Parts: sequence; C-alpha cells; structure tokens
Amino acid sequence: MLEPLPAPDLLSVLRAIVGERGLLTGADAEPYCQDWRALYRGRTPAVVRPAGTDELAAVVRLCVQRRIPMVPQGGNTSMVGGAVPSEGGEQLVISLARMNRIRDVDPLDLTMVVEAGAPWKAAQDAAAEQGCLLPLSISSEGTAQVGGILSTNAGGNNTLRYGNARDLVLGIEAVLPNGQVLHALRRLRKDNTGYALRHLLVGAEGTLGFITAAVLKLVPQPVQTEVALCAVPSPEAATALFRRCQLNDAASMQAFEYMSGTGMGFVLRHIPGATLPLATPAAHYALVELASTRRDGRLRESLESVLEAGLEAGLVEDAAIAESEAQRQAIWKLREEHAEAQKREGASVKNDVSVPISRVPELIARASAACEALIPGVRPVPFGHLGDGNIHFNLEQPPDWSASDFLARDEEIMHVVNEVVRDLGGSFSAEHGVGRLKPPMMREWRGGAELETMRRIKAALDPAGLMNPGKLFPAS
Ligand code: 2HG
Ligand code: ZN
Repeated sequence: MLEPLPAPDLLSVLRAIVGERGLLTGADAEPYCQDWRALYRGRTPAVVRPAGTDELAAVVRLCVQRRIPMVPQGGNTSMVGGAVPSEGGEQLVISLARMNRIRDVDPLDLTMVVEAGAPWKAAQDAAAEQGCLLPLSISSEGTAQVGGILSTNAGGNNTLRYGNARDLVLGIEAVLPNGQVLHALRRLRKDNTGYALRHLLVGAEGTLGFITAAVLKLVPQPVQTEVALCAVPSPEAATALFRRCQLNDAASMQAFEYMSGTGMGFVLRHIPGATLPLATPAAHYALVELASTRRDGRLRESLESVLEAGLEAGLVEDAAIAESEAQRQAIWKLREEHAEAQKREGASVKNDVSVPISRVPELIARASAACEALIPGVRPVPFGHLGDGNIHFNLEQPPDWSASDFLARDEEIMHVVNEVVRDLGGSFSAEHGVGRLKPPMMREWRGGAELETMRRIKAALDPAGLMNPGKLFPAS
C-alpha cells in the first residue's frame, strides 16, 4: 500500500535534496499536470526539478524508501498523455528540464553527449555549430526534450534515412528505479558486451528509470538541400512518386511526407503566415526533400528531373521547388503546423499508426470510409511520414458537433481505424508511444509472450512499480 501523501515532512526532505529552485508546488505545479492539448489532467504533491544526476538519484532513493510513484516529464509534448500524473494525486512529477547541458560535440567521432532536459532544437543547434547534423526532426522539436524523445523512441520526418531515436543512441546514462546510476555513456560504434541496456531504456516511456544523458550519433551537415511541395492526384500517386524518387537517388532522400487537402486547408486557415506556393489547392500533397554532403550542385537537377517525369506520368499535378532557405522553411511550416492547426480547428482523435509503405493508400481509403460510416460528417485528416509508412490518421470533429460529444466516441474511432491497420499488418503506435491513452491496446496487440516478457523485465527493474505507473502496461 502507498503511504498517504504528502507525508508531513516530504516536501522539506525533497527541498533538502534539490533546493528551493528544485521544487514546485501549488499553482506553480499546475502546468505540469496536464498535457499540451489539455486532454489528460492529473494531480501531484510537487514537481521535483533536480539539477543533476546525483540529485535525481537521491530523489529516487527517497521515493523507493517511501514507496512514492514518479512520473518523468520532459517538454510535455506527448500525444498520448505519457508524462501526465494520475488523478490520484500521489505521483511526484520529476521534471528533467534543469539537466539541460550539451556536454560535448565531437565532429570527428560524429557524436554528441547531451543531457535529458535539453530541448531537441538546442541539441540540433549545438551540432550544427560544429558542422554536424543531429538527424531527427519532429514538429515539436523546439519544446520536446532529449529524454522524452529517447523515452518514446520518436521518429519524425527523417526516419527513412537515419532511423528513429533508437538508431541514434550509442551510449546512455540513467538513474534506475532503485536509485543506482547506470554509467554507460560510451561513444563506440562497436561494443558487443552483453545486453544493450540503452535499448531497453529507449522506448520504455519512463517505466524502467530516468534517462539522464545520452551519446547521440551525428552525421556531417548536408551542404545542399532541395525541397518541393507537390500537388498529387491521390495517395496512390504519392506512393508511386516516392518509389520514383528512391529509384532516382535513394541516397539523398531526406524526407517524403504526405498531406491531405483537408489538413492543408486547416493550416492555411489557422496558421498565420502560412501560404500555399501552388496555383490552386489540391486534394493531396507530397513534400519531398533531398539533401547531400556533395558540393556538385546536382541535387536540383535530380529533383527537377524526377518531378518532370512524375508530371508526364500523371503522378504530379503541380509542384513548387523552394528557391531559398526562407521558402524551404515556408514549405516545411505547412507540414509541421498540422498538429497545431487541427487543435485550432476543434477536437481531434489521433491515430499514430504505421503500415508497410505499399499499403498506405489502402489504409487511407479504408480507414476514411470506416470512420465516415461510423460518424457521418467526421473529417479524416491523414498526413505524415509516407516514406516510412507512419501515417497520422487523425479525425477532426464534425463542424456541428461539440468537442465533448466527439471525444466521447474516441474509443470507437480508434477501434475502427485499428481494425484496418491490423488487417494491413501495421502497428497501433508508430512514433508517439502508448502513454496513458493506449495501454489496453497493448493487451490486445502485444499479448502473450511479448507482453509477459515486458512485464517480467519491468518487475525485475522496478519491483515496486514506482516508475510512471499507469503508462504503457494494461492494468492486469
Ligand atoms: C507530426 O508528425 C507529429 O507532426 C504530430 O507526429 C502528429 O498531430 C499529430 O497527430
Ligand atoms: Zn509524426
């Protein structure tokens, strides 16, 4: 049984470890108790903000002693409520935000050592200063922190070239659920010495301990980048264009994103400064980015030739190639503001799903039809990372419905989408994680030996179940 909290001296003991600046209570703790979409709310006795790994380890040892559950929180950009405490009010929020140093960037080793609380953008900028690219890009990178990105094994726009967060992690430092510090910040490309514990912590959503720092792989900064926004007649055409781009120059493919006309319409309506660089709006769009470390300037030619061939084949209706860095950013803005634009349009139900790339058009057609049959007037907003098969199959509320009526149907909506996803050999969670929203799906999709093994690992490392309870695992 958990002790009732806060025990009279709990806050003063915590204060003695992390200092006045390291502890937030009352109104100051409020912003940490709900996610950015205000869909998940909870309560906490306090937000603890340790300044370093040793402080965090001392906090964890205290929590183990008193059996106090802990919820790790980074930039709080989770789409599935992964960093929000429960309503019970007994879970301490542990914010890593003060542990935000870039410890090292090495352009020869092509590595950086960065602490968990650094915003991903700050890490990207530090790498860029040394002529390197930290090759993972997501829409929330200005706010999302290293620890959260690793803990959810985030993917984003460049997975097709560089893999997910997991593929970038060479070494790790972590505070384990017993308060021990795991010192494994090795920067080696080859290191076959037993279990790769770093990979256990990556994607564990904070259920196996706190990632406090990591050694991340870098790549040399590309010197040429070309980006195009294409109007395409259908998701099938987008997929065929992707194939042509690969055959044309697979090595320089940096991103290939799909957007529907509905999602683009929301961005143009709600996001200040968003403009379409094409003559007319389309029903579907593809965003293609090529990047190379070669200096021969041929990238533009390469992109133009594949798009021209696409136009002739009827796969592309119109296309705009960015002529400057400002135009490149303006095209990316149309894609990256999709989540924000949907929020401003009203309530939405998110399905972060993945299927084999070849099945994306079928996913879009079948899931749209299923949702429209379930809720007439619902607006499907499929968009995302076509180049790796991860589509955000989001549904926007019918305009004449209230947000709460629509959100009350979220389970039914997720169910009909997931039925299609399952049929196509996909996953119910591609890059956002399981969090507080989707644990029941774990039972359904990962039951049997898979979930049982995960539970055994969890019990071995966190026998008291204090690390991020209520997330990832179904209740029983
Ligand atoms: C993106 O790709 C993010 O922009 C957010 O993963 C997706 O809003 C979403 O569902
Ligand atoms: Zn995404």
